[in-house]
Amino acid sequence: MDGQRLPGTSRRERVVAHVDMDCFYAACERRREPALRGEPLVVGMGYEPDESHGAVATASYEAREYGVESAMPISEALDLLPRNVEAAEAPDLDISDAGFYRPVDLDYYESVAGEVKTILQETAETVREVSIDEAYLDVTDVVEWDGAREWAATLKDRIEASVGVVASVGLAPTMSAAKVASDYDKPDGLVVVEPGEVREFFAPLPVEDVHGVGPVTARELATMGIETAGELADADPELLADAFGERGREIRRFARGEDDRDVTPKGDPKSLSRESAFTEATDDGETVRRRVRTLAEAVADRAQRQEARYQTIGIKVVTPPFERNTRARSLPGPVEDPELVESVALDLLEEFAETEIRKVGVRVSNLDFSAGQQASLDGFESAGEESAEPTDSPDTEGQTDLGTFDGSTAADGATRLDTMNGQTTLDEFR
Ligand code: TTP
Ligand code: MG
Repeated sequence: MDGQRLPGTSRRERVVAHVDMDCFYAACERRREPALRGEPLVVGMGYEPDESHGAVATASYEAREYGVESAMPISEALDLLPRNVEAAEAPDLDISDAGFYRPVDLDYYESVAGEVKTILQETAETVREVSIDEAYLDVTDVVEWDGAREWAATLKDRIEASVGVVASVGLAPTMSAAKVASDYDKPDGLVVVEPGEVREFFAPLPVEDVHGVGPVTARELATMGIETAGELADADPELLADAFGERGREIRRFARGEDDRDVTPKGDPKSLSRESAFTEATDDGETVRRRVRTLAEAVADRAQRQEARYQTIGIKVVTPPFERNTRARSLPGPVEDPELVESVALDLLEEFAETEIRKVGVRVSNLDFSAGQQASLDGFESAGEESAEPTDSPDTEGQTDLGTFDGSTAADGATRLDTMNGQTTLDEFR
């Protein structure tokens, strides 16, 4: 990775899954009309006799064999694959080369998607939903590379058995590689790209498969003689910067398998966190405390740059094999106080003094962004500082080799929440 690593932290080792349903709208239609299974099926608008225009939303893989694809004008689809009911009546059409057409029923597809998302939320600690039928999952804490294939197979089985639609799943150490992996062997795909294999996996793929490369960029790259991800990975960064600006360097990094984006849930951050795994689980208190100090500093720094004050400070402690423990303490009001983040985090860690630990995290939550707005109205304290909004774009400031447990869905349910005024309550750690 290009980014610097914080001293005392191990190399980031994330396991990211990308889940994308196969021919999703068609799969939904088949769920409620099983006779459509195995048939060429087109879902779209505007194919009824009195309608002249419309587009294909999706086509089943059987219909794709006739050349029908998403976004194609429906008239073209009908030329390639006549409607089954019409072929039955027309002497010049062969019914075995005809297909079924269904209109789009988004409400129904959203309800099916909701069932899938519920399973994903139960499966992974962090889920980022990116469209009706796809999501990224950070599963670093629930799976090791050794068991990655089996884990994905179980997830696929569970989705198919309980929802009745098929997912393709890709697992990789980065979001962009996981996405390409889920698409690599569709339908019913399951592709695992282990750390160290990412660049090799990307190399033969067309540049369009690289995150951030659209058709226009791909055409321009082609004029420079760059057609595969491997060629992009090896290209002169200066040349790319001349042609595309900073984005040129960025797509080159993606082509090299370097992608430090965190899987974060959509929307405003509810918390900011950093976490880090030990190469081997340790019960050496000083080693753990040192790591927690580093993480506390990184989190406080991040909060400061996002102009976020925080009212709750927490830690996560993962013990072998994957047991997550979270502890948090709430303050009487929001603060911006790096030393307090460190001291509270270390204090909470005391409870785990003799424990063998494989991973630790520090989190601030109950965020308050109003002071930041105030500060920028009042003066120039924040001038020149980059905004660090969590977005889909590469998080350059986050290029420490530290993971995150932002917005986790608290797989372990409840967390003990100490409050400064002595009250102890149970609360979800979000
Ligand atoms: P995709 O995941 O792109 O496509 P898909 O699920 O149909 O097929 P696969 O993933 O197996 O390649 O999109 C998800 C749904 O979004 C798709 O079922 C229909 C809808 N969609 C459109 O309405 N218009 C489009 O142009 C595309 C690409 C998708
Ligand atoms: Mg899909």
